[in-house]
Amino acid sequence: SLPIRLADYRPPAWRVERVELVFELGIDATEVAAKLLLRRDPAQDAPLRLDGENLELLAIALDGQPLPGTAYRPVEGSLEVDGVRDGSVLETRVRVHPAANTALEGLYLSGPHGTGFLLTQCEAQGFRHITYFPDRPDVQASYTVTLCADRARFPVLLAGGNPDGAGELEDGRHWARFVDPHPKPSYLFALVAGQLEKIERDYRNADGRDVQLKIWAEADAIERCHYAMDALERSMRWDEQVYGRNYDLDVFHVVATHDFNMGAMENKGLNIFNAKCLLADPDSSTDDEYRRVEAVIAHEYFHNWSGNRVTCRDWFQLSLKEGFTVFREQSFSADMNSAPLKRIEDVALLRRAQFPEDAGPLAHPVRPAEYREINNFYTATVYEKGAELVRMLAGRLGKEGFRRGTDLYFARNDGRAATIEDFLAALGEANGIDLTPYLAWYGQAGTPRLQAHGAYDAGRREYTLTLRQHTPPDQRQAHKQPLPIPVKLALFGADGRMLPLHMDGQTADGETERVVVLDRAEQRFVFRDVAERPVPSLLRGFSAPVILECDYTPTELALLLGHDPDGFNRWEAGQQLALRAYDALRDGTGPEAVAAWCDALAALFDDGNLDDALLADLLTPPGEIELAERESAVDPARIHALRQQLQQRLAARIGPAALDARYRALAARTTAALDAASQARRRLKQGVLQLLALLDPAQACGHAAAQYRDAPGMTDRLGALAVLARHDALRSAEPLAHFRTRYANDPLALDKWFALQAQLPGEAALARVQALEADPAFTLKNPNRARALLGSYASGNPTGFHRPDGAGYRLYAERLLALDALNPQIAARLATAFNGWQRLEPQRREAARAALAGLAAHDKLSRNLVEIVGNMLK
Ligand code: HT7
Ligand code: ZN
Repeated sequence: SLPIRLADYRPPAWRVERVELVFELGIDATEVAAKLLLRRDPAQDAPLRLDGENLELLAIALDGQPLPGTAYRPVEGSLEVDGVRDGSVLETRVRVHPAANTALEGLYLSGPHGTGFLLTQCEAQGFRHITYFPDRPDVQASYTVTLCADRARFPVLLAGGNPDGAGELEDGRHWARFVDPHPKPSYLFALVAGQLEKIERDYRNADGRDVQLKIWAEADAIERCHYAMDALERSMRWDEQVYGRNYDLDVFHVVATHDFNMGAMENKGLNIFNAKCLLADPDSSTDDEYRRVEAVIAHEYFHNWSGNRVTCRDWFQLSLKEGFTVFREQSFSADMNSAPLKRIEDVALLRRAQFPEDAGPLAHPVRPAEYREINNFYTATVYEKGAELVRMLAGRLGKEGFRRGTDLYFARNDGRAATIEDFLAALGEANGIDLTPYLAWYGQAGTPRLQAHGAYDAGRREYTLTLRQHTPPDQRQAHKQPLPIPVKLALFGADGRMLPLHMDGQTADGETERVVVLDRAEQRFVFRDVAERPVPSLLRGFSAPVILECDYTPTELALLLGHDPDGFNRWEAGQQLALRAYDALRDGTGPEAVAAWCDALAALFDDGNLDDALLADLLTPPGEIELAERESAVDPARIHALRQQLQQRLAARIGPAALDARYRALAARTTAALDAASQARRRLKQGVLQLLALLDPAQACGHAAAQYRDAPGMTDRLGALAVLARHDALRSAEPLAHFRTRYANDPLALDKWFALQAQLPGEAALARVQALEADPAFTLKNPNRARALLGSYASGNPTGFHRPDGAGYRLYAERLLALDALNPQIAARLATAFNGWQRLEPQRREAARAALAGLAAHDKLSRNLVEIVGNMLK
C-alpha cells in the first residue's frame, strides 16, 4: 500500500451531519442499519466514497429509493455511490461477525461465546468495520443509536450519549436508545451489550450538572471497581479546578474488558478499559498497578476535552490529543501523589521506551509526515515525547499563562477538528508570545544532545555556561535543525547551598533558579557576581527531552545528590554517578568512580530524612535497556553481568548486616495500606531485599519465603516470588505452583505469573517460555496474555531473548507470524521488540537480521506488520 502523507491532506468532500444507527445484536452475526444525512462541500465535486471493510452489504437506498447495483461499487476498502446530492439521505444495512473478529477492532466479543459480551473499538479506523461511513476524524456527526437484542443474553445495552428511551420487543428482545448531543468523529463511537454488573455514584459538576457515574464489569470483578470510581471523581474535580473543564453529559459509563488491544479508550460517554487498567484490589494488584489505574482513569476522562470536544483534524495530529492528555495526566498524578517521584517515573519511561525508539529504525517525529498503518503510530514518541513538548510550552508560559492559553484553545476549537498549529496559536496568542519556533520539535525525529561546559573566572567573579546542541542525523534527515531547549538551572556553592543568579538584562535578578532557552546551535550564558566556582544543576525537573552531556566530576555529582532540593535532579545526579561507576567497571579504569557512587548512596542509606521511595529509586542504577543505548556493539549478557556487579558492590558497601536490619525493620511495619508512606516502605523493602539477595542469597530467600507466606497484598507477594524465582529456582517451585493455583480464575494475576517467569534472566528463559506456552491458560488470542508471556520475554528479558545462537529471535518471529493472523495490531506492536537490533554485536545482529528477514519474506502479512518489519530492515 502507498503511504498516506500529511502534505496530501484535503478537507472531506462529503460530511455527515446526522447519523442514525440501529443494531440487531447477535454474537455470531449482527446487523447494522445506518441512515446518514450527507452534506457536500460546494468547492469539491468528488463522488461520495464511504469507508467500509469486511462488511456484508444487505441493502442500500438513497433518498428512500433502493439503489440498483450499477449505482454503487466497491473501491479499495470503500464504497462509491452515484447520484448523491447535498442533503441526501443514504441508508445501508450490513452484517458483521463479532465472534469471528479476533483483531479486536470494530464490533467483537469479549470472553466466551456463551457468556461473554459485545463491545466496540473504533479508534483509529474501527468504525469502518461496523458500517459504511467517512471514517476520518474531521467528519463530526450527531449520533442516535438504537440497540436491539435478546434480553436474557444481553440484559445491559449501552452506547455513548444520553439515554433516550428503552423498551420491550417481541420474542424476548428489548431495545435501548442513546442520543449524543455533541457532534463527534466516528472513532469515538462505542457500544457495549451483555451481562454486566455496575457500581454507581452521583456526581454534581462545578457547572451544577448532575451526572451519574457508572462503572461496569463482569460479576466476578465488579467489587474491584471502587478504586477506579474514586479515581474518576478525583479526576473530574481536578479538571474543573485546574483547567476549568466540566463534564457535559448526564451519564458517564466506564466498562472493563479482558480483551483489549491497548490500555483504554475514551469513547464519548462510554469509556472502555482494559481490565488491567481498571480493576484494583490489594489481594491481586500491586502498588504500581494502583497508580496506573488512577493515571489511566484520569487520562481517558481528560480526553473528554482534549480529544473529544476538541478533536484531531487528521491522524497526523494524534499527539495534539495524546501528548496534551498525557501531560494533563502527569500533572494530575503529580498533584495526587509525590511530584518528584512521578517525574522520575515518567522520565525513566521516556528513556526506556522513547529514546530507543527515537534512535532506531522506527524513529519518527511527534507529528509524523507519513504512515502506512496509523495503528503503528500510537507510540512512545507521539505520547511521551509529545507530553514533554507540551510540558516545555507550559513551562515557557508559566502556570497562569498556560491556563490562559488552554482556555483560549478550548473556546476557539470546541466542536472542531484541530491541528498542532491551532494549539500553538492559541497558547501563544493568549500570552502575546510567538511559539512557532516550537513547531520544529514536532517535525523532527531524534533526541537532541545538549552539551554543557562551565568556566569560572575567579577574578571577575563570572561564571560562563556554554550550551551546545546537536541532534544526530538519521536516514530521513541528514541535517537536523537547532531547537528551542529550555534549560532550568541553579548554581550550587561548595557547601551545598544555591547561589543567587545575576544575569544582565534579566528581571528576576537574584533568584536561585532560572530558565535559559538555548535556541541556536551554541550559546553562552554569563552569570555575574558569583562568589565561588559553582556546581551547576542543569535541566532541573528534566526541563527538555534531551540527553545532557556535562563534564561533571564525581565530587560535583555527589554534591548535587546530597543537596539538590529538586528531587528529580537529585535522583538524576545519582543516575549519572551510577553511569560513571558502570563505565569504570566496564573499562577497568580504577575503583574511584565505583567508590564515589557507593559511598554517596551508603551515606543516603543511613540518612533518616530521605523519603523511602526516593531512596529505593536512588538504589536502582539505570536499567539494561538504558545502558545498552550508550553502546555501539551491544552484548546484553555483558551489560547484565556488569550491572549486577555494580549492584553487588553497592550491597557490599552498605553491608549485609545493615541491609538485613533495614529489611527487618521495614518488614515489621508491613501492612496492606495504600497511603504514600506505606507504598514507599514496600518499595524500599523490595529494593533492600534485592540487594541483600546479591550478597547473601540464602538469607534473602529465607526472608522472601516468609514474605510470600505472610504477604498482606500483591506487592509483597509478587516481590517475594520474584526474588525467590531469581535466586533459588528449587525453592521457588512450590510458591510458583501455589500462586498458579490460587489465582487460576484471576486472569490479571495469572498474567503477572507468566510475566515474572518470562523475565527470569539467562538463556534458560527460552525453554521456560516454551513450557509456559503449553500451560492451558496460555493463548495468543488474548492480548494481555500474549504480552505477559511473549512481550515480557522479548522486551523485559535482554539476556533471555538475545541469546547468541539467535534461538530467541527465531521463536519470537514464529509467534509474531501466528499472532499476525489473529490480531495484526498486537503482532506489530510486539515486533517492535526487535528495535535496536542493528546495534547488537555482530553474531546477535546477524541472527536478528535473519529472523526479521525470514518474517518479511512471508506473503499475507498484515499491513501493520509489513510496515514495522519493513522499517526495521531499511
Ligand atoms: N486513544 C486511545 C487509543 C486506543 C487505541 C488505538 C488503536 C487501537 C486500539 C486502541 N485502543 C485505544 C487510548 C488513549 O490514548 O487514551
Ligand atoms: Zn489517550
